[in-house]
Amino acid sequence: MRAASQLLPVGAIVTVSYLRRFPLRILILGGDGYLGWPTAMHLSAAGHDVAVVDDFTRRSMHQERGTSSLTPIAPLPDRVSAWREITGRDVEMHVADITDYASLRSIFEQTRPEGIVHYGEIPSAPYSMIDRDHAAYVQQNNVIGTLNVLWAMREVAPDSHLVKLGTMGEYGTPNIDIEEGYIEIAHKGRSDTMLFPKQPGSFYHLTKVHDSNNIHFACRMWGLRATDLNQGVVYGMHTDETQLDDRLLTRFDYDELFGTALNRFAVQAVLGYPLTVYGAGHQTRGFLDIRDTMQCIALALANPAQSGEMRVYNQFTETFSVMELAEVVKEAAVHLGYEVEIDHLDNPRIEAEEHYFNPVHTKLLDLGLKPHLLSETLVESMISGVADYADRIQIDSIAPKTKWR
Ligand code: USQ
Repeated sequence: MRAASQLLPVGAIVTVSYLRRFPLRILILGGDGYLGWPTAMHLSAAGHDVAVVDDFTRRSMHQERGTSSLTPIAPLPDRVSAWREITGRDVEMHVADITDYASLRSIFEQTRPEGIVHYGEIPSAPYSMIDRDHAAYVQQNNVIGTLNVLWAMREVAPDSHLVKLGTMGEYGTPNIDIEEGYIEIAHKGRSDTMLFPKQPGSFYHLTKVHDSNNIHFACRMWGLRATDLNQGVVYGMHTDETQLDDRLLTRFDYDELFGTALNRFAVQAVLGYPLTVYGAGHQTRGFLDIRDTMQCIALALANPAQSGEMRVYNQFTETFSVMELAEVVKEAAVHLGYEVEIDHLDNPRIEAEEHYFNPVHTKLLDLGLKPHLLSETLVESMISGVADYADRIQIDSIAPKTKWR
């Protein structure tokens, strides 16, 4: 843990170049989550007025499944108090379910946001594939929540800028280059620019496709402004702000439902559990460091979309196959003295294991994104970070039980 004084003295305002332009009133939906809480601190540290909304769905889903975050996370009120104590800055907290329109509209009226960062969705592909009820819950929660956001923008904050977390998984793995949201199509002698075709791989990923269509419609009809960030798989435990104090830690999931590939592999390496590569492991995805998510959100806010425009940015910094990730983790863990095996499990998902994957991702770089590349990130320090909480690992939550078939 770094001393707070090294990073953020009380009352300090961090002037990161990409955040320098202005202080905004920013509403973060899903502000208690893996990315939402670090984003709240990051934008608050930069001088913005930040309010967060959450109804603790993620914590409830973990309770339902008997799993929990590797890192011991403080309740949201304690996080907010600790942030105030350490930095002298307030993050306003609202406990509300955004699928309840009256509550959401009231929060919009109270906060009058200029920027809305929308993470307030259930993010797990496997959770959405458990059974009919879970699929319906994820679709209802995500699609209606976002629909409500669009209506609240229209009625209360029509000039605000929505920065919405989409996913690279909306595109699937087509056998052509993936553009940033739109594709020019020539057909029977005529041509047009259209939303890029989508072939998602789970009911969860489908919710983001539905959201994109709804956002696109609302921008066209009502002149709203939105940036749809099609994010890849995020890895990492810490941002500058989470390291200030244990009460500011963000969650770190490693279970079969909410853990993502690299984070899971780091936990498995520490536990001495064979790394769970699904199938051949040649599935390739876009990845990014959690610190780069912070940068991307801030860059999108600092460079808002035009009225009537839904911009789409592909938000990842590098592509890797799952097998490549497993090898990186194995090498780093062996260097630290762990014994690591890589296991190829029968793939619980239906997904292409051999496929073309070449997504364009230049727009955030053009805005000034400075990636933290995996080769420069000390995977060893990530593994050591996991080892700090090794006594909290629940071994029975690791094996994949949810199947697509
Ligand atoms: N995988 C393994 N072993 C594991 C876990 C995953 O081989 O133990 C494989 C999966 O089969 C898949 C790839 O790794 O091919 C990525 O899986 P993941 O669980 O890390 O990520 P995914 O389910 O795609 O979802 C995650 C986030 C989601 C986000 C998405 C971005 O949970 O919120 O939208 O990453 S993307 O993958 O680009 O669609």
